Amino acid sequence: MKIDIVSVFPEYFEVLNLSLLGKAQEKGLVEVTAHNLRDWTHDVHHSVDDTPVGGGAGMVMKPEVWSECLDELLHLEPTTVTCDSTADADDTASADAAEPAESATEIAANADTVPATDRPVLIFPNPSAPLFTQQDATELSHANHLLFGCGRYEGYDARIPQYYRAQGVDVREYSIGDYVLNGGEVAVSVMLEAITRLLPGFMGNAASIVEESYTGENALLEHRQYTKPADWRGIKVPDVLLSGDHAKVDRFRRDEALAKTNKLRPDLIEALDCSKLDKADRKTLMALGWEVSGTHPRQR
Ligand code: 6GU
Repeated sequence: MKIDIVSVFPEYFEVLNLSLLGKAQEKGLVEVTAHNLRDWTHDVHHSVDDTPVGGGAGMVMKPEVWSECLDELLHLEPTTVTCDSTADADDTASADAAEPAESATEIAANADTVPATDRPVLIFPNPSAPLFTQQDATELSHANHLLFGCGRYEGYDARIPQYYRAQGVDVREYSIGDYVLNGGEVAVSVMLEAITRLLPGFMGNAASIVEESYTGENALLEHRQYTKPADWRGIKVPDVLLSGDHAKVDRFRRDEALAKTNKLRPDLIEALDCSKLDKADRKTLMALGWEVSGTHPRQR
């Protein structure tokens, strides 16, 4: 996987040479290059932003600098497009009219069988975009080339994603949560870590990916974990975990995951597919106040 990142603070991404992602780069699994957007400026001040048209506070990143940079990294020739700039104020979604992608659920279900795609994906972190999820990470882990464009200041000119979408590029905009950051750099590191750890060969233990929260079609928060000693400062590990009865241990953990998810993230319970729940799951959910006879659980 080739990963290009464009930012006015490329040094920020030096951290990516550390730890597991650094090892993955050494192994040749990923090749990460951080570029300085100012390298594509021509003025003495290397300016990348300008005042917002229509007024308002802050500065907006200029389209011309970004396009010189992105054309080069995407091997595209500059051109003119006919676009209706009044249409689609919410076209920030990952949906792609030109070539509808396989649904995210399908992709998640076939995570190991989905072929790599040669089409580059251009990703802009944006606090006003849809939330980045595990499904997006899974989907993006199958791309051969990702290009992240980090915005700073009040954002970037809206015509940039619009133009590249019109060029047939798979353009996505994502937020990583409901809070405000100073720029896209932190968000890009978050997305990169979520994506690259899914690459085959990246993690030592592939099974640990399957068991984690937010993965698989029936995503639940993970049960609690313990290690030895069985009694530490007066707090005991639950007996059943020491029983050696694997079926009982699995059931205990599953029930705990259901109870914890019910308490902290009932939205994830509502998203479960009832046909994928076993008898014991249903019994636990019913005891927690859920109706499980329909397609998805419903609060009683
Ligand atoms: Cl992607 N960017 C910025 N600047 N702030 C954010 C964000 C992204 N996601 C949440 N907050």
